[in-house]
Amino acid sequence: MRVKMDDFKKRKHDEDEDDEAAIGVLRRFEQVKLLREDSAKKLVVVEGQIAPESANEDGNRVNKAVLILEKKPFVVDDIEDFVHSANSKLTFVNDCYSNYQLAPSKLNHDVKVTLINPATEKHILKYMEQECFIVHETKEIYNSVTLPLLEEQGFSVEWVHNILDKKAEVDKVIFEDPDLRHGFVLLPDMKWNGTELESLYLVAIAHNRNLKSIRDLNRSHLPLLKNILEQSTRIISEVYGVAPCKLRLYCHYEPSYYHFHVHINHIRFDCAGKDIMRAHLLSDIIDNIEMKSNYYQEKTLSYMVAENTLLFKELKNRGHIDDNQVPLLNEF
Ligand code: M7G
Repeated sequence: MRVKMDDFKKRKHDEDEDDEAAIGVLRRFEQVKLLREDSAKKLVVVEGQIAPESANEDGNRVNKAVLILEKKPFVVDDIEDFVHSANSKLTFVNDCYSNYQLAPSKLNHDVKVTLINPATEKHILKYMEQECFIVHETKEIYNSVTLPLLEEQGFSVEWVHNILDKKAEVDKVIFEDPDLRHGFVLLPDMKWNGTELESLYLVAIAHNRNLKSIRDLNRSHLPLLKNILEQSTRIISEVYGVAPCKLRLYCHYEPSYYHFHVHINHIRFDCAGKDIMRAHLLSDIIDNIEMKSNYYQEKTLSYMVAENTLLFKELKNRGHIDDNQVPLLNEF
């Protein structure tokens, strides 16, 4: 018992030190340029740099970094607490109308900050607001352009392997089926703040490391897909009390991270990437493969590609992007 308590204290001490180091990194963030500002979503994304804490063997290397700031939604149970908070200022009054400015003191009302450090040029491009165009990716385009590029230039999936290997986010995992072919890990997505159920966002990550995206799926993967669909919805309803009929389960095509995973969010959550330009419902995927095993190897898949990416340049050079289309803005 005594040994266990000592272990616990040591682990807690190590975690506190890790937290302090990570907060220290955030404090050294210096803004370089604004990548995106969305007043409706109350979100800004900034490119910046982070200098090392002190001159070190890295030779004072400054990292590029991406910082995402998002105002959190209101916590409806906390409204009284919120308006009673000490830091309030009257900014306008006329008859029965008045405005106040409140500086909330409770964590729940604060800003969610995501830091990517070090960030690659690819990260910066992903978050930068830019025009994007539709591509209709045939199987030939996939094999000749997309696949070689993603094999050379895809985002690292180190964070996924860390989760599967239990090196990161271990305490976040809600469910795991350890079977290497049909199993998966279910945990909160980095986009969720972990509190409001109406913005619930989880990700189910397949243990199978050979599956890059829906392009690789065939009949042999039906047990995995059905497992994710059935087990995740059951677990989410048990743990969070959100019924299966209130959940949206889908895969992105094209995904940012080419390790097969399924996005699971509350149907009321208006998040980027949930619409037809990127989202393929898991139930449709299952149905399509049941009808035709090589459906996703044969099908032309349409999606948006942002104009500053290598993929766009390669597709355009080969004449696969229609020049007459009206561009939209990318989401992330
Ligand atoms: P995607 O379709 O490959 O990319 O989905 P995108 O939607 O980001 O363009 C990957 C999903 O994994 C996204 O919903 C990310 O928010 C989520 N995600 C990314 N990272 C780096 C992490 C992470 O480190 N931990 C967790 N829990 N989720 C992540």
